[in-house]
Amino acid sequence: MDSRREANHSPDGNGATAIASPIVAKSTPRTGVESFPATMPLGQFLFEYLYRRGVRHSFGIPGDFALPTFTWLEKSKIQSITMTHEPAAGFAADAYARINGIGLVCVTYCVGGLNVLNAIAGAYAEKSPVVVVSGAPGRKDREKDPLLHHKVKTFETQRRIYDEVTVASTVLLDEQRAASEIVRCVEACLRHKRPVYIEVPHDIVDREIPMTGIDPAPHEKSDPHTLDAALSETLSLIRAAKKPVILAGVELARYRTARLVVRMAERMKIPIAADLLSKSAVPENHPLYIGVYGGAMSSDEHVRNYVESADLVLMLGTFITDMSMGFYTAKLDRRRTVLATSERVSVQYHRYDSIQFRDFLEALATAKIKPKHFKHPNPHALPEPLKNAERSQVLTMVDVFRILSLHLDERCCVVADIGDAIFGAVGIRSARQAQFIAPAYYMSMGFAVPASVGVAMAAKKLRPYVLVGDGAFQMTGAEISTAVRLGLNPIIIVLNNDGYGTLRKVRDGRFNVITQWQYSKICELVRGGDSITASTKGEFDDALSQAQKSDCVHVIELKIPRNDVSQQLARAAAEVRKMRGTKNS
Ligand SMILES: Cc1ncc(C[n+]2csc(CCOP(=O)(O)OP(=O)(O)O)c2C)c(N)n1
Ligand SMILES: [Mg+2]
Repeated sequence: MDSRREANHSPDGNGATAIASPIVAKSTPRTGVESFPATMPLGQFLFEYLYRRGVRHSFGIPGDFALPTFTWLEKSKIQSITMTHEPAAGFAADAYARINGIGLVCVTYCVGGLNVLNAIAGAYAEKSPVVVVSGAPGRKDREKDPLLHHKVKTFETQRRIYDEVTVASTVLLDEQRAASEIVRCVEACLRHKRPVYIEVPHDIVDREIPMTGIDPAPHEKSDPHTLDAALSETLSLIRAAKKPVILAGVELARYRTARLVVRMAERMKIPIAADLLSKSAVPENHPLYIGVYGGAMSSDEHVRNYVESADLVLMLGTFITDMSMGFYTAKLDRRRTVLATSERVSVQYHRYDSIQFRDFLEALATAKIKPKHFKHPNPHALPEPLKNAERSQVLTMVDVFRILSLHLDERCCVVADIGDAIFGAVGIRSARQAQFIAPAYYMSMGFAVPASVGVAMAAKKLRPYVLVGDGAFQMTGAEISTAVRLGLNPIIIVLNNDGYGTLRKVRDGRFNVITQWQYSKICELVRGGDSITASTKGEFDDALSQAQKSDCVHVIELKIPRNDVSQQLARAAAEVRKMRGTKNS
């Protein structure tokens, strides 16, 4: 995994050295700062710059050190959304960033900043470009190093912790350098598709700052000879291949390059598979799409067999993780793979440096190559329609994903939480292209309900369909309250299997027991939305139809038999038990 960080411009990392050279050289990306007045209040510049770079919504919770910053946020064109808890604000900003291309979370010092840290760690791990703005003690407050509320160890503690989960960070202690530090961090976020941290002491945010020293990093370019060499080696492998496959990775979504890969697949007639993290990055209703690959956790045996018997696997933008490789059950041989990501290009055993990911994909998409007709293994593994005779049968996990698939179309975005919600979601396949978002690598519980708020704010046309276990719902389900306040319409499907079902399959104990809630009562508590409980296939089907007819929050509690799990979870749990030497429970 890449650990590149943007270098701080100043030796102490606090922006202490002034660099006074006015703006943008020819070969550098234009950030638009030329059009700002010569000086501006810091808070105004911060949010105006974020707005110009694509931020329209912010998720967070204020605090006394952050109130002046929140006042500027409220005066800006960015809509500020107060959430129930900072972790939820982080998950919402992460999901928002995945769809919108950049997200923003605003919090107060340490109690807020450290609360949101886990969500930002997830955004780092899964490459989601989130800007964290944290209010902080003022410059004056820090002078004699007093014990101030919210301080942990030193005034630098929060920033140092954030250095582990961001690609750039700054504490705005110097007016002269503030504008350039803001630009540096925001541009790093957009370039690396990873979080950045901007700490704003409360007594600087109203100060006028000059627009000097802004020096955006130049565009990185591919070395043309290296690019040619990598391309020709890849093309010769494609020409020789009898059964190639593209494993489309999550970076295609992050770098907005999926259409290049689809164009390449169409020209060369190569089938495409995805993994759990990249599910829906390429349209799942495309005729060349074959399903989700993940070793033993693949969506079906056809996909698994096809990918594992392929003589060339083109991994484009793919994260190779234990999860996406089905807990090491994947059988992919390096001798027959090409791996191209934003961090490196490797063709078989050769590694090519200094190639930009997009340049490589563009070169592949436009390369001269005669299309062959590779036999397509499993063109449309669509779900079986629900038969009348089945409607009164008990709902099982396999049916949950099948029935849901029958209701999805291009206006839907499925948001899956950890637990069987995410394992089983491998099997979702609809005739019309629905979106899919899940923390399928970092795997933090509590993601989905708050993420649905981020999805809805980022794309008004998408209706979130949340899949969340009872355990994960107990962590952040209260965020439904924000959806109700904002008039959003997510459909929240609570998979109630009476506790931590995933862990029960690996190792059971009293630690997997949670309190049984009456999940449908949540609407009374937050004073909005409709709820329903279902335990048969027909009831779930009807509940979805009913929810689709209305435009408010819907909570559907599904009573799932305690020991029932999806096939993917059963296989994954068996692998983990094998790896860890645990006996079946
Ligand atoms: C924040 C966090 N805490 C703990 C875990 C470990 N964990 C993984 S699955 C799981 C149980 C999930 O239970 P539930 O949401 O009910 O889903 P189920 O497994 O029953 O489908 C736990 C505790 C985690 N992934 N994330
Ligand atoms: Mg559960």
